[in-house]
Amino acid sequence: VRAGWRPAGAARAAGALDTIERALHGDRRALARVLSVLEGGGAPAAEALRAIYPHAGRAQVVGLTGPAGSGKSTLAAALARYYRGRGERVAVVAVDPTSPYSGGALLGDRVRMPDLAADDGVFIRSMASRGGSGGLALAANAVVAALDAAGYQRVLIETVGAGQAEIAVAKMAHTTVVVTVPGLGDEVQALKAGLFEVGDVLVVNKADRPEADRAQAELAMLQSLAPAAAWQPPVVPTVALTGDGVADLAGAIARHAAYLEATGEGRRRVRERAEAAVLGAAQAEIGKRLTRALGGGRMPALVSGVAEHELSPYDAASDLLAAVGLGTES
Ligand SMILES: Nc1nc2c(ncn2[C@@H]2O[C@H](COP(=O)(O)OP(=O)(O)O)[C@@H](O)[C@H]2O)c(=O)[nH]1
Ligand SMILES: [Mg+2]
Repeated sequence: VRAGWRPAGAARAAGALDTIERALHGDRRALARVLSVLEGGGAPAAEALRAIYPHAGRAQVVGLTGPAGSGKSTLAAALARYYRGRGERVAVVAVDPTSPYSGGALLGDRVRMPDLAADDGVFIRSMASRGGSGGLALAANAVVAALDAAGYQRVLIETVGAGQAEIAVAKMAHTTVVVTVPGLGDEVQALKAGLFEVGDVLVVNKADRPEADRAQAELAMLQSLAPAAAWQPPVVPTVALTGDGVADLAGAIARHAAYLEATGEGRRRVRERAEAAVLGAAQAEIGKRLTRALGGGRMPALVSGVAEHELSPYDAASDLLAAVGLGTES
């Protein structure tokens, strides 16, 4: 290849498709590259996802969310071990900068998982939570689709349950597990954060702690106050460090999957997720175009017009939308 030679667009695209092909057939390095392309967004991500999407839709996606330090990473590793023990291929996606899982270690922690890091049936990926809530959810959706298409039957997504972004990611899962710990009022905090609304299974981790029974009773009590529903989220005590209760958690997840299947609720959620993904992608595109239009210097004149009451905000917005090819409706 001559210096300075660059492949034409078509050849570049063919190269990308070849990488995707290899990723779908189990090449881990190719998969890692594809995930980076998807995370990068823009046209390359859109092209890659077009090739990947028809191959996805088979994996069971389980979200793990809850306060920092509640043991989500440890629990994800324990669940991954459990599923591996049953011969399944498992992917773990950490949407939490404090859980990089790099080199098989949970950073800043003594817990290591060299067994998982060395296991070809496990794929671990960290995602930086940048790009705002919409961007993150879109990128995470794409990453999950790629892992699914690459044949990982279980995809575990860890998010630190704080903002809208994390809740948006949690909603991508078929089953969302909310992880709390005894003491420190974490149960109440999680409740405040609206996490319980997304929880299909409630875990009281660190059940080795003395206050665990009380925490579990409190959760059960809070639950009893909730309106009766077709699915009552079970409360499962676990000790992620030792693996105690992890089989029960897997059982609860399986029961929830069966419930989703039997009631049609799963189908409804798939459609809801699809709708959110379409709207999210459209909004991201509009946002990009608006930013470009603003960069073109249109905004100051509109702002002045509105500030001086020469122009209504609606008309200014119409003008801006027209500039990005979205003419007025009225
Ligand atoms: N005692 C006890 N400690 C745990 C348990 N699970 C996790 N930990 C510890 O809790 C800390 C936070 O765990 P981590 O998985 O990083 O939490 P995350 O921030 O929710 O991902 C670490 O020091 C873990 O070793 C458990 O079941 N019992
Ligand atoms: Mg973590």
